[in-house]
Amino acid sequence: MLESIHHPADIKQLSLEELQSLADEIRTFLITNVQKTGGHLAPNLGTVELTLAMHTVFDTPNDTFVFDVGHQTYTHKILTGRLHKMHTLRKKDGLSGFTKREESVHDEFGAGHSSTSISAALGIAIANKINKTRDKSIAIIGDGALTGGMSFEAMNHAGDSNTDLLIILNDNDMSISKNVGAMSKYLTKLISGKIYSSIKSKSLRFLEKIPTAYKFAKRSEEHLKGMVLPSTLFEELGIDYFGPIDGHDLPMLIKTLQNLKPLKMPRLLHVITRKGCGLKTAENDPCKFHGVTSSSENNTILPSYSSVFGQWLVDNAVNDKKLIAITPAMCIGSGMSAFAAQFPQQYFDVGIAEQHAITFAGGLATQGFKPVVAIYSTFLQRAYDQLIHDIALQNLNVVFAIDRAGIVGVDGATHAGCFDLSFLRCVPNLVIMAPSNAIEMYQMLNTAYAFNGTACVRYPKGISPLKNYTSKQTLKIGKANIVKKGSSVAILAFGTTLNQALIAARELSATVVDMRFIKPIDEALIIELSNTHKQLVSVEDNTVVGGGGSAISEFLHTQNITTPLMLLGLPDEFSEQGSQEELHALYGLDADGILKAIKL
Ligand SMILES: Cc1ncc(C[n+]2csc(CCOP(=O)(O)OP(=O)(O)O)c2C)c(N)n1
Repeated sequence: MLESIHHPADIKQLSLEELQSLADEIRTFLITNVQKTGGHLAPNLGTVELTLAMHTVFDTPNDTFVFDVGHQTYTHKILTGRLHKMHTLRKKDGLSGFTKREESVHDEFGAGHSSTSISAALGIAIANKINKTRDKSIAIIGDGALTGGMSFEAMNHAGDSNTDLLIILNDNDMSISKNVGAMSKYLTKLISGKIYSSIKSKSLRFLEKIPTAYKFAKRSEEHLKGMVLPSTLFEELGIDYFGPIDGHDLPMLIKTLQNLKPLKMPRLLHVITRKGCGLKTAENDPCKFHGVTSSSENNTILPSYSSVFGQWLVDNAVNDKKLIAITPAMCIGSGMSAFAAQFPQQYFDVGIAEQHAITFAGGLATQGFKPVVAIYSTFLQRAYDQLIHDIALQNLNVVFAIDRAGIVGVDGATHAGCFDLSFLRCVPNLVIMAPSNAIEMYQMLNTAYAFNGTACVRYPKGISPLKNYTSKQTLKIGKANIVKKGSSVAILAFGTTLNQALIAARELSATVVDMRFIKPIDEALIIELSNTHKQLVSVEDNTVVGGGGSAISEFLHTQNITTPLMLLGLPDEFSEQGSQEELHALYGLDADGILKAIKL
């Protein structure tokens, strides 16, 4: 049946039985396909019936679906004419692993970062109202994404907006790891507690009568609820609450969505799904199967930068109870699992709440604690003001361990860490470091932790060529390291670009420098090298706009030094998706590219 679906209209002709077997087919397809491509397996297995029901009831692209994060949209992609491209998922020039406007008219709003769906869907809903269309705007948001502050900001607005907006809450009790926080506990109470049983039976009866007796039913429900029950948090915010319903019961989903469709107010349908549904191993370990790598992706015993960070945390927490490590919902990805298990008192997963994570760290720092915020470069973008206003401006003792910096790869532009050097470098008080290998990374973390103020260590996704990295050593702040001496060109490499620069330098008479510090930059060395070499070349896996090379350029200018400087780095465009190797080659940051650029 899958082959005969080219457009969502094609599923509207199907009987319930046919839809049910289509769901089974999609599930089987997803399991086989994602094994080859890698991707978000468990979230997608959990949303097959929900997505089928949505496309059965609504008419995209006139009606619009805004999927939060967009990582659970594989069924949506399949139903909207992208089946035959699914083998290209997350590959270079292939389908995105998230929603992307340029990919399909059915992807009304692009995503990758979490907690944006209600805001965007509300914008669309209000535009619909102004344009007097009858189109429906639907946000689909997970319970994990609901922990993000933007969701609450959006509900605060939506509940007071008298707008035709449907929010579908896809509640599987999981973020990537187990979902955290009071809201998560509240949702569990809604499902299992007293509130649930009373409201459920009423809601279902209520839904039967929609829309004819809607107004009357609503009034009597409110009355009843006010008398005997606390109403839900959503209703207190002005958003009508329906459910919870079983997110794998296709007939129930379709019927409920049909009933909710004609309503015109802000409303939320609480749907309970099982992450990994239909694949026992994924159901049993939804964390592991949240995102899986393709069979062709590298498995190696060398340490990843994330695991070096995790090891550093464990080593330092043993004797330092003031060390507090904070993650905004990225425990596993940030390499913190062992730390979290061994030092639960010193570990905080705050949910998908980057802004809060940072300001929370600031509060701790004022009380003499030494917070380490582990955060992906791309997600740090969301908490920029917190970093400036709450931390750097007050010169607080906070370490930022910035993971997934530079080219990240298959997740594409939304997850690339291409901007951090630029947006950090202009902030006063910060010390910014980028290691070229695991040993240096460990030393930089020591340095950042010992530093009296705010310090950042930014490191890439991937493995380090060096093992045996633990040491007590710290680095001299602002001092670069000359790794190879030559006479003609001086290559000033930031972070792990050093390794490719060194390979390129085999064919040149080049001095190669591991810059180590982006801020403060090693000014004395730059002067010396510009006096002794014909050309300077900076290399970085950050946009050249405002990055490390730009720092060198600015400094040369202030010194009236005219030694030519070539800036190698990422271009002023959003990065493509592909493997890290493909993208390094594409942007000329592999040894070949560096050599070619210098020889030109
Ligand atoms: C701002 C931001 N922080 C972190 C992430 C990483 N991330 C991707 S999916 C996810 C969990 C989402 O949980 P939920 O919304 O419940 O969806 P589920 O995968 O459980 O279906 C996280 C933390 C992100 N995409 N965006």
